[in-house]
Amino acid sequence: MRVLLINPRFQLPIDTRTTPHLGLAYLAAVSERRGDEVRVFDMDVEDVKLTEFVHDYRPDLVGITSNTPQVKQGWFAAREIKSVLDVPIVQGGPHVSALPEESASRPEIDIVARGEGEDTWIHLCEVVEKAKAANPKFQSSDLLDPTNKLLDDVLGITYQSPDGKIRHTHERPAIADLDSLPFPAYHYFKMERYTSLQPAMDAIGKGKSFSMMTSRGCPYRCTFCSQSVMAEKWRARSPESVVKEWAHLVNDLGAEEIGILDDSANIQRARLHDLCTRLIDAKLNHVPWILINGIRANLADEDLLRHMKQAGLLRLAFGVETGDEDILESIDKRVTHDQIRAAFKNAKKVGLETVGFFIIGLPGDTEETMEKTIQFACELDPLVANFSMMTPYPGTKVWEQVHRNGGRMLVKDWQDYVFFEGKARFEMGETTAAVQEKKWKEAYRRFYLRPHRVMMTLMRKSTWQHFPRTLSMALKIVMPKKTKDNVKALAEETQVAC
Ligand code: B12
Ligand code: SF4
Repeated sequence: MRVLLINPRFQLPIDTRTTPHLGLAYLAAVSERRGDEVRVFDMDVEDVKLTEFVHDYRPDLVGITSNTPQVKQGWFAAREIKSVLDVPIVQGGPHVSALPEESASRPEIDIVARGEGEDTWIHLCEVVEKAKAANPKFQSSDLLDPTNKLLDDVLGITYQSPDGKIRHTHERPAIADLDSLPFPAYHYFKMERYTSLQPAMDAIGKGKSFSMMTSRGCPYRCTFCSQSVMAEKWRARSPESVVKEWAHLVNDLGAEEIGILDDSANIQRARLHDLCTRLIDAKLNHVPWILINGIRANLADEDLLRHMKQAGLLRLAFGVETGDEDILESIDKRVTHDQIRAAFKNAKKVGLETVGFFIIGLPGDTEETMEKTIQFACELDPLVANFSMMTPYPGTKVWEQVHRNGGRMLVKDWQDYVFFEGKARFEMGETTAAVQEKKWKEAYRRFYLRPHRVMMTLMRKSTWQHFPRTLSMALKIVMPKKTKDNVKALAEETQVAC
């Protein structure tokens, strides 16, 4: 079987990063293990036209990934494919997992895969392969006809049958043994076209930065986080498997930076200690690694932080979110400001670079509470402070709150569901757009323009080492519109509506 996996185009206006899609790398790996011929088409880095590619490759099954800002580009890609070939198209990823009916009811999408995708994808490959072998005149529509009973046993999917009915199969249980998965298949990606994970800060040549997941899921349920659309159960790979992949990335693929993408890497401290010991023993600790997502501040004691530093950790992030005690409680973060203070203090003490994630405009936020967030950011003083505009994603509790409690969404287009721009995405009560936008601007200005921060930026090697990139990033923050408008214009041109 020939399978094609697509990452639809969507580069953020202020983002200079382009990183290979780990979810697709896993799907490619399981397909390869099944014996399929695989191609990955990442529209952010490809220079050939999708239609030409599909015309030449003639896949038997296509998979498209989509987060919320990408979903329309996903539909557009599907329509382009259908214009040259009748092939079943499956759409997966966080957005369609939250709103499966929306995509399943589009004519260009045949099947929506909900949640974790490897087993569902493999099952669909098997179904299509068998159906094609049994019927040389197979058409995609045959799959969706309930009388053929082809999809009945495929767990975790949603599709629209020819009678117009949306059909959901039962949930697929989360993969219990993550060690059973093959390593992500990076060899299907044009690695030389990707940047490092944090290009404005790190001196990594193209193709030398890799991502890894050592655990999946998160037992917490913060109200703003889209993690809630995925499996709740936290599952970890064994330290043996992680170190084996780590060694493969470093020794075989030449990794010069590893980004750990776990949602909550430090749920089990003993496991991380074990991993660190093994990295040191295997002499893999010379390659810097970064905890890209916030780890839990309540589970980050000094011992663990020191051990991770010894094992090569360069930088880590904590999700602080707000400086207001009541709002912190209302978002179910289950951490206290004192725990956060201690985590930053200890991380700095052992020599780690720190990143703080803050949110402006959480439900209930007022000018006064947002002010507390800015002050708390200045007090913690991480190397990088990231202020996001609260963006209610479908499937989250904040999304429900806004829709049920008389809030008003200010964005109508999925492409605008991004949170690094200073535009308010919703308003509710005292959390007005005007105050969110004012405080967001103030947050960046007040955090980064303090005299010691200006000095620090000027003295950092990376500021000068990557000056063109740093400048381009700064310009994109000041003038973010251009890239965004290009992407929007493309979607409007092709009239993909949401
Ligand atoms: C790394 C990361 C990034 C990276 C790189 C993205 C990339 N190229 O992969 C960067 C930093 C660029 C990024 C940016 C953004 N991100 Co991000 N990101 C992540 C993160 C932490 C890990 C992604 C990952 O690798 N997961 C591991 C793999 C294995 O999972 P996966 O990709 O979801 O794929 C699995 C399933 O979804 C499914 N699946 C996915 N696609 C398909 C396709 C088919 C056919 C099938 C069958 C199955 C399937 O199967 C896969 C294997 O199990 C996730 C959180 C998370 N835990 O996933 C957030 C997450 C995906 N990001 C999120 C968001 C909001 C964003 C931004 C919009 C933020 C912003 N700045 O405004 C941008 C959008 C950027 C863009 N250009 O589209 C949200 C998405 C919510 C939503 N409703 O879409 C998440 C879930 C975070 C969260 N908890 O809220 N992100
Ligand atoms: S913000 Fe972090 S801790 Fe909270 S639910 Fe999301 S991944 Fe889990």
